[in-house]
Amino acid sequence: MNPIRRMLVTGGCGFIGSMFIRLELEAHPDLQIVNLDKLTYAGNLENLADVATNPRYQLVRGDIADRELVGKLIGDGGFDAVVNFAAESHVDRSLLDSGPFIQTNVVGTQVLLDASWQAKVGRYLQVSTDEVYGSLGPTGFFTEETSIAPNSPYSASKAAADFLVRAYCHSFDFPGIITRCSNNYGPYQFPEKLIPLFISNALADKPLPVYGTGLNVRDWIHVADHCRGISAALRLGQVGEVYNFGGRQEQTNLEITHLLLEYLGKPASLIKYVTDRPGHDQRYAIDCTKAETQLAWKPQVPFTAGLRETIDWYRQNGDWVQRIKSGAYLKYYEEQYGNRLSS
Ligand code: NAD
Ligand code: TDX
Repeated sequence: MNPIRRMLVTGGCGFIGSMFIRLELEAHPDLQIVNLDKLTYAGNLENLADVATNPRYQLVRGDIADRELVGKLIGDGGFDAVVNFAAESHVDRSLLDSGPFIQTNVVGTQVLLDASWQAKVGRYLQVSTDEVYGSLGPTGFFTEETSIAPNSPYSASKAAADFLVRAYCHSFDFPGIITRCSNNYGPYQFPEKLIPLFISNALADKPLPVYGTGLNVRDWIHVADHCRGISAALRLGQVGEVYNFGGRQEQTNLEITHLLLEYLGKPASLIKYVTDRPGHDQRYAIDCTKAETQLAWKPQVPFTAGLRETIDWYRQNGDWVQRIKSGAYLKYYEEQYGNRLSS
């Protein structure tokens, strides 16, 4: 593979993609990045305001499922690598309407694969999720060998995309790599996901809607650790392989909620138990030994320090949250939580 000098990143205006672009530009002084983003509700130009005028960075507004646009962009782009973050990413939204998930996560991935294959791009990295493995009981971990058993329309669409990448590698010697990570937290996360939703609600003294018993378990990793893993997989990973990333930081949702309330100095009376998420996966836990041994990667951000820093970021960036929590967000919040919080 050629050294990576020019990279196409998709979905770079979202939570993880924006951190990845920032870290890559910092770590690789000769690297040029083109960011293809549709700017959906989750895409926010403010997330990359600090690199917007960097001459090594360029934004193209567009849809990864737009075959003509993507064919031309990748065909003419001279990219050494394509990293696909672009996705519909929220499980609850996929339960309300799975259509956009199939269109972006499955069709969009297929379009990117075709264009990357035609242009002979040297590396293609698919950013996937531990949710494709389904749900665990009280013990055990997901490894790269765990069978794929997605339970939500979101995870089913991510699994379909992973299978397409696998099939292109198998059938065409396509230079694809898949990464699967556990739940990310950190700055710039859209306040529909557990941690930023609960921080921003608590700061406004609004109820924290805990689904079901609150005993579902997630494995939390700081977004910068995930991005460093993707960077390592891109440069050191083997074509056709899958790499899992996780923080070895399992917490029940209630444990997280109480920690947030404690750090924020807010009362437990803000907790409101609401109807469970349909098909709610019980537990995710990642075995990331393969990435640690083969990519010399390990998570670096201690959980409590990372969580405190994240809370501080949301405190200091109330305007960012307020701008998001208006307009279309309010309609979604009412549809998702209206009945649950009024009962
Ligand atoms: P996000 O929702 O914050 O951002 C998604 C970005 O993709 C936005 O900028 C959006 O505008 C863009 N986008 C959506 N549809 C597009 C389309 N059709 N064409 C071009 N751009 C489009 O998501 P995130 O949390 O940053 O997740 C990024 C990736 O990481 C996703 O593929 C997700 O499945 C995966 N992932 C997320 C987590 C997590 O905890 N958030 C964990 C593991 C894997
Ligand atoms: O209001 C809520 N109340 C609640 O109890 C929300 C939004 C969530 N939850 C629970 C559901 C989950 O058990 O918190 C847990 C985390 O929920 P999310 O933040 O929605 O994340 P999750 O469903 O675990 O999926 C996340 O991790 C894997 C990301 O959103 C995915 O993009 C990623 O692939």
